[in-house]
Amino acid sequence: MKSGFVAILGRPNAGKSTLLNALIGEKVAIVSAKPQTTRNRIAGVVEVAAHKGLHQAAQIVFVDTPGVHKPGSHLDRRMLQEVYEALETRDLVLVLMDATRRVQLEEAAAPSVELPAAGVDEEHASGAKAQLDSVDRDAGVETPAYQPLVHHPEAANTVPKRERTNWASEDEFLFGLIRKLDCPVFLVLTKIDLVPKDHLLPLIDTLTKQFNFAQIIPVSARKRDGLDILVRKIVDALPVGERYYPKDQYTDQPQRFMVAELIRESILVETGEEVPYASAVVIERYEEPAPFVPRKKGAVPARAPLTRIAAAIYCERDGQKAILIGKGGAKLKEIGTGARRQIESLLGTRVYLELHVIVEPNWRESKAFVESLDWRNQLERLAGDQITEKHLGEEE
Ligand SMILES: Nc1nc2c(ncn2[C@@H]2O[C@H](COP(=O)(O)OP(=O)(O)O)[C@@H](O)[C@H]2O)c(=O)[nH]1
Ligand SMILES: [Mg+2]
Repeated sequence: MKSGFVAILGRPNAGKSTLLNALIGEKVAIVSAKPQTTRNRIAGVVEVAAHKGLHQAAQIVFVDTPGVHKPGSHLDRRMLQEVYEALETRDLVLVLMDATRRVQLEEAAAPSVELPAAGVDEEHASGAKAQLDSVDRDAGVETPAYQPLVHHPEAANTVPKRERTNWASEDEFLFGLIRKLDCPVFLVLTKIDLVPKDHLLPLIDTLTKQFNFAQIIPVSARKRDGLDILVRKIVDALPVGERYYPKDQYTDQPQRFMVAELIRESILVETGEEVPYASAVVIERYEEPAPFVPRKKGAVPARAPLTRIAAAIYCERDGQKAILIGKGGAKLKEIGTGARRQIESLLGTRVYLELHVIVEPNWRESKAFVESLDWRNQLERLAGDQITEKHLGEEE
C-alpha cells in the first residue's frame, strides 16, 4: 500500500478547509467566508481502496493549514508557524488557488500591473525569502488589508492599484514558500463552479509559467467535482508505506477541541467586523455522559445521553464583549444555539452548553496566551492536571 502526508497550502479563503472536509466526508475543519478561519493545522485521514488497473490502496493524511499571509500579530506568526510545521512532514504539497480570485487578479493586472513572469521570478523570490526568514524576528512586517472577493468582473478594474499590488505580493509570499520545497507540488484551482470554463484555460496557462507544478487540477469541493482525479494523482505520487493512523481514525483532533472550533465557527457566523478575529474559545469543562448500563437486556435509555460542556470565549476589549453578549444576552444565546446543534451532530448526544465571555486585553500579541490556545499544548496541560489530581487524591 501507499501512504503519506499531504499538506494543503494556500492564501486565506482559498477553500482549503472546505476541500479537506469534502475529501474526508466529515466536518473536520470549520469553514467560513471570513479569512483566517483556520488557526491550527488539522489532519484529516482518507482511506483509499485499491482500484484495479488504476492505483493501489492508500492512506492519505491531509493536513489543512491556516492561510498564508504576511503576519502582523503574534497570532499571525503562530499561524505561519503552523504552516511551517505542516511542511516539515510532507510527501506532497497541494497549493490551492481560488479560481475566482485569480481570474480577477489577471483581469486587474492586465492593464497596468505586471505579474512576475517565468524567468524574472528570482528577484521577487529572494525578496520574499528574505521577508519570510525575517518573519519571526521582525514583528513589523506590514499586513495588507485583506481584499475581499469582488464578484463583478468590471469591479476588478476599480480596485486601487496599491491593493492589486498587494495581491500579487501576497501571492509572491506564498510562492516564495513553495519554492523552497523539494517535494512534488500540485496546483489545485478551487471553486471552479463559480467561474466559466473558458476562464480556466488562460489562467492555467499563466500559472504554469509561474511555477513548475507537478500537476494542475481544477476542483469544486462544493460540487465534488474533480476530487476523484485529485485523489488518484495523489496516490500515484505517494511513496509505498504503511498507515500512519488507525484505519477508522479520520482526524488527529480530539473531540473536545473540535467542539471549541465549532463554537468559534458560530462566532464567525454570528458576529462581524473585528470580533471573530479577536475571539478565541477555551473549553473549561467537558463531561461526557456516563456509560448507559441497561438493567434488562435490550433496554434503551429513555432520553439520549447528555454531554455537559462549559466554554470561555475570550475577546480583547469590553466593546467586543458587549457585542458577543448582545442585548440581554441575545447574541450569546444565538452563538450557543448554533454551536450546540453542530456539536450534537458531531457527538451524537444531547449537549448542554454553557458559554461566558472574558476580556483578555490584546491577547493576540501575547505569546504565552496564543501558545496556551494551541490544542496540542492544552492536551499536555490536561494530562499534567490529571497526574496532579491523582497525586493529590493519593495523598488524602
Ligand atoms: N462555490 C464554492 N465555494 C467554496 C468552495 N470551496 C470553498 N468555498 C467557500 O469559500 C469560503 C472559504 O472557504 P474555506 O474552506 O474556509 O477557506 P480556507 O480559508 O482556505 O480554509 C467559504 O465561504 C466556502 O464556503 C467551492 O468549491 N465552491
Ligand atoms: Mg481554513
